[in-house]
Amino acid sequence: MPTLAASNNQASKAPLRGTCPNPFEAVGGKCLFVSILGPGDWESQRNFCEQLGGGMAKVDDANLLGAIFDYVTENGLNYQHLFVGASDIATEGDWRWNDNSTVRMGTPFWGGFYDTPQEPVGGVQQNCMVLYYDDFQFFHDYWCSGEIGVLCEY
Ligand SMILES: [Ca+2]
Repeated sequence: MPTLAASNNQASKAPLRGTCPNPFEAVGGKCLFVSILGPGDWESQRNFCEQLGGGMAKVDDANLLGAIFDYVTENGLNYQHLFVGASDIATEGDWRWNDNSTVRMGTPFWGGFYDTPQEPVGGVQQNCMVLYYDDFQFFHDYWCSGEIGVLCEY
């Protein structure tokens, strides 16, 4: 049964990798922090993560995505989309992580709904990546100006 949101909850089945600096927690081999209390657009959330000494999360491993799903579900944090550090702002359709590495398209990362093609489907309107809360945290493109939460990593 999921516990209610608690920013300092240590619940995670992922093995600890050293000690994560507050407020980050060990999830899936990374130090991550979910912020949903101060929704902001993609750029402001990017700045927020950097002010914590980290950056927006790079989710380039399917087991990491699974661990994040477990973490947000178990901690009751799965009610708001979370920006992560990827976009196709520079070139439409060319998805890059913030370190400019290429984002893997398709399965097992990108989500979708029964009546639409697999994400991303937002074209030039949606250029920033989110973990979509009501699609099991799978990747969706989203409006960069959207006011939502963020997943930071240290
Ligand atoms: Ca786009």
